[in-house]
Amino acid sequence: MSGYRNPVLPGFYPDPSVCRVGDEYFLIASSFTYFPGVPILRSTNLVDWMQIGNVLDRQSQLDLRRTAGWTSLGVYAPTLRYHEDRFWMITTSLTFDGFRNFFVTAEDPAGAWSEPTVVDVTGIDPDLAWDTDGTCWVHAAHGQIVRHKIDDRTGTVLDGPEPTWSGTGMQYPEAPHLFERDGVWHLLIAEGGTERGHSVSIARGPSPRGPWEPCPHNPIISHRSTDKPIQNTGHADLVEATDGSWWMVLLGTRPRGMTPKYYVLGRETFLAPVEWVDGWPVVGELAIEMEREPPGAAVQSDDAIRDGFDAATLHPRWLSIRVPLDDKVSLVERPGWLTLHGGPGLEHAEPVFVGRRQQHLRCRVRASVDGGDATEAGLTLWMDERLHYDVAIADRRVTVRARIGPVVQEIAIADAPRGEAIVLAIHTDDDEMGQDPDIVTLGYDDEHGTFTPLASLPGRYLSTEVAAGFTGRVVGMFAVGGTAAFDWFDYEPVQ
Ligand code: 6LW
Repeated sequence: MSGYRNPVLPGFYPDPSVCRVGDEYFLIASSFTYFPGVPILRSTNLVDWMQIGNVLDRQSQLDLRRTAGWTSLGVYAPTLRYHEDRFWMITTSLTFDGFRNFFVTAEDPAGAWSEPTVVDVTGIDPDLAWDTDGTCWVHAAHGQIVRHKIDDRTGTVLDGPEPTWSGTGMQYPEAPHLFERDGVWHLLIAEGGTERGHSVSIARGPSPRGPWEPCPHNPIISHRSTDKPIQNTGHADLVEATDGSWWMVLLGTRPRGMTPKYYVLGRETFLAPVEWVDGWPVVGELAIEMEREPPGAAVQSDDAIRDGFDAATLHPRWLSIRVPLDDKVSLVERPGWLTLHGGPGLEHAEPVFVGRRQQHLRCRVRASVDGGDATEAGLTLWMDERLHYDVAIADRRVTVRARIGPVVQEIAIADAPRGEAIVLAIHTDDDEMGQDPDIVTLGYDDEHGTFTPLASLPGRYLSTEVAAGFTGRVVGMFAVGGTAAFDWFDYEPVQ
């Protein structure tokens, strides 16, 4: 065994929560206003992750319609646990109508998950833990960390909110996880805020109510004020591997470009080794190239470059914005193609958009599109509805357009090559000047299959720093008006 590479889950997979069942690990992440919500992934070595489903995959579980205009509402920081032969996922959904905490359960983590049980606790980032006598504890973040006792059959809050240990005094204590190890209770939290000052701290005590003794070397991890390529390290969860070794999953970012730098893939999931010394967790050095590997056999990823849309259902990695697109998307109408019944336009809160996370700093995205009678159909590199770069086919012409806040600009236009379907492409590359996090080139393939770039645009405008909030880039297919169809979609990392 020769180590592994971080991030173990690249792209917009923030706030990871992990649990082990036998020799398998399961991990979930926040999904905000993308639908379906809460991706769930499986691994046998904590390094190779395969998405097996989405926990919230129907509107009766997750209704995001009242989030229009703000991508960073929706599903925040979930917790995944296994208890009494069932998986449990608890999270917060924020809309303009307020926030709602709820849990769902499943015997099979790939689904189907139950309908939500509402848990009327105060705060975000809810955590679920059970005492040895079966008492169910929910911790949450509400300016401080608060503890509740709940009935896990009904969700009824029996006790709380009760303030508990809230870290070393940094801003935004959040992301609590309560767990027991060798008869000692631990409260793991994040503090400092999810920006560059982000950190993880821990305390221990004889019971879930404390009294708490803070770890003398808190924060147990932070990359604040360092020049490390991984920044914003925080929001962690811990897991004991099959050989008794301990590991931390946590979020981090990879900012690039000129100071103050920009990260474009969102907050990603990293893995760090943990040693217990004198009853405290000591987190090993977190780097891109890691020397020690967790136990378990490596798994070949199922991430093929091409999705040919030949399967009966879409792979769980595909996302829409806020609402399921069931009646607007079809794999059977034109077999082997993804048909999109165009919506009202990308400025709309619920556009007809089918996308996936951009997971690599450098990548090549291509799709073969038959614009049909759609007003417009194409590819978009998407930070949110106010920030995206599009390459689309309309009236037999290929157009590149940028939307940066209130400014919408057509950048280039060219006659489309002949043929029923046209290959549109988006490339992301390093900025050789070092100013931008990356350079985004949009174009199409000519009749000989040669990439014809139409415009190269600075990547910084499609960064979390510019967008504000909690999400990262997604790259998607879209259609406006009429009907368009996509024969295939390629996503190729450039190493
Ligand atoms: C989440 C909080 C955080 O609720 O960011 O980094 C917030 N940590 O715990 C949104 O992901």
